[in-house]
Amino acid sequence: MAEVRQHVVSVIPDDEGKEKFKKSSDVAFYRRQMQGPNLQHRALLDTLVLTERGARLELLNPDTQTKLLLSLSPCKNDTVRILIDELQPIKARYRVPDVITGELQCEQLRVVRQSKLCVFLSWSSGRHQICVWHFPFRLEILCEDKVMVTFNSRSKLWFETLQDPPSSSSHGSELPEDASLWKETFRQFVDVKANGPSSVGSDLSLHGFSHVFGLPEHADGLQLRDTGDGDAYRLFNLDVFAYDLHRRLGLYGSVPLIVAHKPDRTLGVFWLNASETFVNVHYRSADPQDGETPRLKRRRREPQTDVHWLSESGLIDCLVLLGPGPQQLFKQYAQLTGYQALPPLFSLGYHQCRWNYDDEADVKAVDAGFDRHDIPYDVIWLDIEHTDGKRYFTWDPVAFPDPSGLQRHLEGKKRKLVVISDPHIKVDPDWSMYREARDGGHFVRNREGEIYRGSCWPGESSYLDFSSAHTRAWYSRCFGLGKYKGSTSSLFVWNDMNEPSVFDGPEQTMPKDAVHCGGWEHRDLHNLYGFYQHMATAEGLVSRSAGLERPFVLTRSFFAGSQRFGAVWTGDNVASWEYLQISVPMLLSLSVAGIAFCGADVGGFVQDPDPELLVRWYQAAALQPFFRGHSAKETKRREPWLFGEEVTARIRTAVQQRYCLLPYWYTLFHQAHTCGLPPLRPLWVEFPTDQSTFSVDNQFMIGGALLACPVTEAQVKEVKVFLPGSNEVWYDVHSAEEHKGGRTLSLPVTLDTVPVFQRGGSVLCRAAGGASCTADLQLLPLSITVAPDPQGVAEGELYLDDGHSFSYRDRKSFCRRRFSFLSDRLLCRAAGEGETFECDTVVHTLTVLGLKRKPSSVIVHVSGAKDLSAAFEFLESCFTLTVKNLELRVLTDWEIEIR
Ligand code: NBV
Repeated sequence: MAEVRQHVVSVIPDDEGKEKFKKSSDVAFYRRQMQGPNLQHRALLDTLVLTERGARLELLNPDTQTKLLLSLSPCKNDTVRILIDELQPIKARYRVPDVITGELQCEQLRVVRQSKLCVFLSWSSGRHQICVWHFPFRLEILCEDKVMVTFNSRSKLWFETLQDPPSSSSHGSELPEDASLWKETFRQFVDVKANGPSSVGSDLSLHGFSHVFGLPEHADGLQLRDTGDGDAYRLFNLDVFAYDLHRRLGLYGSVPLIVAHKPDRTLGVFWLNASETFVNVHYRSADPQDGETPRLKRRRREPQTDVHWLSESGLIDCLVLLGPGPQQLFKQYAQLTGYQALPPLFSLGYHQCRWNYDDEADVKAVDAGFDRHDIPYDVIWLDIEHTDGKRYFTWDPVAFPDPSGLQRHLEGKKRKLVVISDPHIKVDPDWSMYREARDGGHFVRNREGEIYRGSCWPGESSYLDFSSAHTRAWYSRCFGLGKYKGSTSSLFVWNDMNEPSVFDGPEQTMPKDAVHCGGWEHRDLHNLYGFYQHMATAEGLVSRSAGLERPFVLTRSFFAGSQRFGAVWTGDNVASWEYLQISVPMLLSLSVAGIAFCGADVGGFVQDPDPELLVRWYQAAALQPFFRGHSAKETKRREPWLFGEEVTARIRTAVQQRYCLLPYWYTLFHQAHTCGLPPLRPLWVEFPTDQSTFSVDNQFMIGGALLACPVTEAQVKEVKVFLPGSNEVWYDVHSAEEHKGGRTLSLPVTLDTVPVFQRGGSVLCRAAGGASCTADLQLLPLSITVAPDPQGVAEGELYLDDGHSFSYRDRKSFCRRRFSFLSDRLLCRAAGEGETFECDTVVHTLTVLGLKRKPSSVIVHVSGAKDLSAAFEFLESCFTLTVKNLELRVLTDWEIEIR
């Protein structure tokens, strides 16, 4: 225990601790590229070769006379891949594997016209063209003759070629010309670069764009800021306890995707590189600046955003996603890196976590507390103290003598257990897992070829090499029910510290010159480490069920594509209003970058929230994808019932409302799983032409139907809510009051108010009634709310399946129903064909908002049955019709007519 406390103290930032992390100016390759000359490369147009997958041509570096190979591949889904490698490398450079799912469907290019200056290429769709300019080399992507993107527009292309280490080169033991390029020192840490400087970089100009988003994870606003006034955005996965806000330093995970948006186009730039990466963003306004020549003025008619990417190693592998709208963009990105995994339903419920629940009795008492206080929840979590001496896959014999019994107890109440599994393994030759990993060659090695050792929770530890498929397969097998003693099929997993966090490593992570399987340096794949552990864990849970059950795994570290394996949370936040506020843009940013199942620790991990903050945090997080209360070891206990009845009641309401909304959340996750659209959306995704939405990041859409503006300030009596769309109407979910769009509303609030609005034109399905967990929720009837648009029309969908297995995928055992409201009739119909899911769920209640007249009758038609007249209520004060006791099977076709 004392040992653990010591580590906690050692990671709490103090003045010295803050310097633990590098600024961009501390990084040699960043300095080299930023201070180096702009090298004007030449595209050797006469080397152009058209291939089945696009085109290839050589580039010449004027300085070193080295040649690069540029490959261009247009893909079927309006994505262009720009790949640059050395023409004759001394050895292969790292190409990020396993992130792009499957083969890209490339199209053939044809030459439209060619001169000495440039070559114009186009591909089958005919709408897009690529123009490669000879000198200075740059590449334009055009749509209908208009340039949308210029690659290397400012000649930032930078490519350091790999070199043989001095001892094996012809120089014998001579030192290379500039020894400092082969060694970099930060504090006491020395990084030896096996093949010398190896960085790459390039810039892109996005024409007509003034808003760019993405690049998680940073504790900052949603829209990326101009970096001209400070640090570049850093993508380098690090364990940053109680991270500072509004900084561009790297946090736990990285997605090198920038999404640019303007009213008529959404574009993506995906820089597929897993080494340390920096991004500079520079917005250029439309207006010509003082002192510009008339010629420049003419040329600069529209605004533009310049982005400059710099990475420490690997290739330039840059995919430009052409949209044209947000929906197509999300689909293009998901086609590349994979769709969000469909979460088991329970994981969309509420999770209760703490570092730590002390023992079995504690877990049972907390579990019972939820029932006693009538607060639904699905999962209780165990942090590192549940293990025997921080040996993951084991149990503390005193505190958790009967782990399977504990899981059976929870399972009896249809609840689950999640346990933590970190990537470091205690160096303990008496422990079979350590021995297996050591003897199986599953550990990362140091540059001398020995098993790498660093310090973490268990003390001296070694780190599993998840980049190896062999190690991943072994690790996955460790989750087998026979192997993982004390585990049952209701146990799920949490991967923490997988940046990886190494207490005594540079920047508290693994040295970049550590060596992975295949001889790759850690520098090449650092940002993939957590991604691979997440992958192996999820695969372990799937195999444990013989491929039948969906896994649930939460990870702290992530990369592009991590959405395929489960959920992500935003790490060690703090119990303060600022951290509650920042959770909204942080989660939006993750969502835009494909990581749709994300959340922040409710209440704040570090320090103690006051009751008001705790309530507001529950209210906000109940409207976000991953919903988990968590708190650090040194904090006071904060189960929802510990702050008096009023607080308990408010938390209960927030959690109950989340549960009622789960049929909608689940439908949205199915949409993310099949179309790539995230459930949590920035306003501009739903209102792409409304410029006033572009900078909003304190509000968000939940799917297309709900707009939320959580209260994130103390003691407020009123909040301003922007309701977009001048042709839209919005209905306050709590009062049913109708509001016109295109204006900002001043909404009076109490501690009970959570501002949420249903968009006119939508139909929402909720569960009707209370449940103690999601398994019970599935047995409840549904309640449907129709919110007509100004034309009296509304649409909505509902997705249903068993909530836990892969039958939806393997046997089409799911069902999609469509609700359409038109001319005062609500129709319930199939939204798909050949779907096989069966259930007895009924629709019990129908609410129609904004009905301008009192109906004379409500008639129910069910095919093959006699029409029935239903009893109804009409509330004139808020124009709301309610029809109860309908008992209509959701899987049959029916109509309700309002006369
Ligand atoms: O395992 C302990 C904690 C965990 O509770 C938290 O959620 C992680 O982000 N973990 C970090 C390590 C210790 C942090 C001080």
